[in-house]
Amino acid sequence: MNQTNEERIKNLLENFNKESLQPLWTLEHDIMPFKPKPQSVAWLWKWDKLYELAEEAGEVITLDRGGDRRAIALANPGLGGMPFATETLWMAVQWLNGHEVAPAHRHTPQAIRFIVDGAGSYSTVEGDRVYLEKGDLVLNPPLLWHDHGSDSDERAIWIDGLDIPLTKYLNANFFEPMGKDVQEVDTVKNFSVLKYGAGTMKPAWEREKPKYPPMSTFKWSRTEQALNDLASSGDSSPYDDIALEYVNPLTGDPVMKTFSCWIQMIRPGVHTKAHREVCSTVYFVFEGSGYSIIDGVKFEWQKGDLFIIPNWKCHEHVNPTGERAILFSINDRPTMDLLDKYREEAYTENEGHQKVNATFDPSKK
Ligand code: GTQ
Ligand code: FE2
Repeated sequence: MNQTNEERIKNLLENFNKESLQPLWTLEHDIMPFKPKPQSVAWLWKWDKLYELAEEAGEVITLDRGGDRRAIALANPGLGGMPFATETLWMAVQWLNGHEVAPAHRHTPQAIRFIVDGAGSYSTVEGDRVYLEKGDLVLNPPLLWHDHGSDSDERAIWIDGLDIPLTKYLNANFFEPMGKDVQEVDTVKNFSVLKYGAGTMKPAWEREKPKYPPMSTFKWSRTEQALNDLASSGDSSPYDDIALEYVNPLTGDPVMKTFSCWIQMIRPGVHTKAHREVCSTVYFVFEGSGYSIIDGVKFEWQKGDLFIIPNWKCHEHVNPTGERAILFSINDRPTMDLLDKYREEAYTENEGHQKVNATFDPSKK
């Protein structure tokens, strides 16, 4: 008996399924949407709560020798329980007790730390021991040995940004414990900062253009000076106000290959224009308070809070206070740029400002 076309289609689809095949015409725009449809959602974590939980972890969780870190990851509620801030970025709060050692290891994920309170702690990156102070950016390129330690009685606390989710997706993760707690150090303290930290000048006898910045740390005093100088220049970004990207001083490239680090000052009274970009960003409020409007939702932030701007969500920043606000952030724009996928679009309605439809409510997961 002859089958109808409908019956043949039904049959065909069943056979596709049996053979582990899927025809594009049934997939709609799930795999090729008209525009990015991120799974990660705009979200905000309050510092008071993060601190309270990290402090508790500092009391009850010991650092296992040969392994781990007391790092607590942001788990974006849109990512189905994965410990990832966005589809590509990891962000964690790390707590190190006084005189503690986080043992040496190395891995392929690229890492940075931004120091909230260093309190006499240090990080040794490939034999270069740098002391951690508030506002420092510490770099940890792939496969460089690193251990963290403390010479003080006080706890240290910082945030870690890594490309763990991207590395996992690419199946490119390698991890190696060193087998001993701390690396030997045969250079002076802060060696790479002393040698290369000026940034705009370099030791004259060296000609290399290293793939990663030659200094392990960008010190806060220089960063703050750069922000103040840029503010004095009279120039600024309509979308980000006084925004600086940390770069390899010898190449001008972002400090990591897969993600970039920014520091920005939203000056008192500034309300930036909205735009959207093909990249995801994790923000950390280093100083001050204000709010950001992300896709029509108002996210009020204060010192220490962390928040997410997912891919292709319109965003603008506001500092309604009389004090400067300083935001540190990481974003995966370098990945998009390298793969030729970056796009940007200004929000043009209403003079570039979104209407606020709602205020962020963390209870609505
Ligand atoms: O401090 O070495 O948040 O290896 C995640 C993985 C921190 C670290 C993290 C790590 C580290
Ligand atoms: Fe690590």
